[in-house]
This record gives sequence, C-alpha cells and structure tokens, in this order.
Amino acid sequence: MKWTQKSQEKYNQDLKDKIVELKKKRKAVILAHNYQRPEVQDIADIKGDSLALSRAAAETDSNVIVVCGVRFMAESASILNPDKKVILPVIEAGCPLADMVNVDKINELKRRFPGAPVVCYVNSSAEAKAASDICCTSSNAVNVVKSLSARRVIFLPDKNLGLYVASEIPEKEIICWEGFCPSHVRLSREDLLQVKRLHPRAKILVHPECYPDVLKLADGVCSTKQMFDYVASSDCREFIIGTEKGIIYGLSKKYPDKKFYLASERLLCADMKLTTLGWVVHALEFMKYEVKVPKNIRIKAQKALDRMLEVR
Ligand code: CIZ
Repeated sequence: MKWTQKSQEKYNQDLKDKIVELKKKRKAVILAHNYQRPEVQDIADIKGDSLALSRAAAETDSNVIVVCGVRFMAESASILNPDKKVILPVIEAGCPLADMVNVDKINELKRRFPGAPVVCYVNSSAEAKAASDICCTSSNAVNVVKSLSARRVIFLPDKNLGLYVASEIPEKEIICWEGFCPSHVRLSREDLLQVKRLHPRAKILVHPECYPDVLKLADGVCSTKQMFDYVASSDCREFIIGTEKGIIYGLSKKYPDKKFYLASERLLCADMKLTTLGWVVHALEFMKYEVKVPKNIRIKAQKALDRMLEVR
C-alpha cells in the first residue's frame, strides 16, 4: 500500500478515536503544552502554558492526568495532585534547561547570599523546586519577583528570563543562574530582522528565554499564553513569532484570519515533539509512564508551587 497524506489522516483519526475511547474508560484528562505536535494539541482537554497546565492539574477531578509535555510538567502535576495517577507518555521527554540545575549549587548560592529568596522557574526538576522558596513561569515571573519583599533575589535556571525580570524591576538585584533554553537561544537578531524585512507590517512577539538583544527588537515580550492574549487584543493582522514552532498551529487555529510567521525554523524543541498520538494511546492503554515525586521532595516543592499559584 502506498502511504499518502490521506492514509496518514486516516491513521491519525483511528488513533484519535482510540484515545477518546480509552480516555473515557480511564476517566482521564489530557493536558497538552502549546509546543506539542498539532495532532496532539487536537486531542487535549486543556491546552496551554505550564502555568495553565499546573492550574488545570490542581483543579481537575479526573483520577488520571496525562501530560503531553515534558517531565517537569508531569512532576508539577504530580506534586499538585499526589493522590492521582500522572502519566507522561514518553518518559525520555525532558528539558535540557531543567537539567542545568544542581541542588548543591543552589544551596551554595543561598549560603553566599543569605536572606535572598530563591525563585525557581517551573522549567526545573522537583528537587530544584524543593530547594527554592517560590516558583514562577514565563507568564508570571515579573509579578512573582515583585511580590517578594527582599531587594536581592536568586533566580534560576534561565538567565535570559532572569535578565528580563531584572530589566522590568530595576529596583531589585537579581542573581541569575547561568542556564539557557537551547531552542530559544538559537533565535538571533539577524533572523528577526530578515523576517521583518519580508513582513514589515507584522508585530514581533518573542519569548523572554531569548537573548536580551533579541528582546530589544520585539513589540511584545511574551510567554506563550501572553502571545495568545496579545494577538486577541491587537488590531494587527500579521505577527512574527519568536518561540517554539508548535505554537504556530494553535495561533493559526484560534485566529484563522491572522497570519503568523515563525521567526526561525531553528525554534524547535525536540523533546516536545517526542509525544505522538501513538504514544498517547500506549499511555492510556498501559497507564505508562507514571511520574511520582518522593514525599520528602514533594512537600517542599508543593510549597514553592502553591506560593506561585497565590500570586495573581
Ligand atoms: O512556561 C511555559 O510553559 C513555557 C515553557 C513556555 C511558555 O511561555 O508557555
């Protein structure tokens, strides 16, 4: 049989039907990050950034939570829902940025800067969260740091996000960890300028994990959720998007009368693309792979996540 686009569509539809059936049987809820493959976004009950997914995980009454994303997202869902089964369809789906943190070094920084609270971006391991005072996402990082009374703050693991927060709150001193997102740092000023030359009327929206010189060219520095909000409230019809390419599908689907141009084809997170419909079927069929955080780490990490969820 020749494999055509039609056979691919039929194959995907069969998998989607199977997912609907298994989801009912397992009483599961499916969460998907904005960077997931289009067909995986299509089968999600809740789609969003990690903050939306954390909140949804905390509010769901389903007993099984399938997280189509990467490991730290499943860990957060498990921390907030210790009595539920949290399933990550591809156990190898990780986050290189999260892997750049080690707890000994966090403790060393705490000793070096006594009294400085540790703010931990949710793109981090449960252990890093447990060693921190409060979490943040790219949507609420500025508000989280503003909510702290201390003038000096330790921020980890993404240095560019920390620098962005520092630029928004100059009265604070931010001690930044030297971490970075390998996908976002691939976007250069030249990439943006080139796409802007092709689409001069388009607004530029970039993620705060990009380098500061890239942020300077932006009309909006936005988390993925904030990109959706920006587009919703803008009269502009064209946008250059500087974040992982998966978001283009969600934006184009939600705003079919607007145009979205990816700022660079290098904005690709391989880990986010590991989850396929086939793996979601496997996950629901065999309840694999369960992610559970040991109690001693969970309790401390939950405190940091709960503190973040209290900041509006
Ligand atoms: O916080 C997240 O979910 C990430 C990784 C990106 C974003 O801005 O949504």
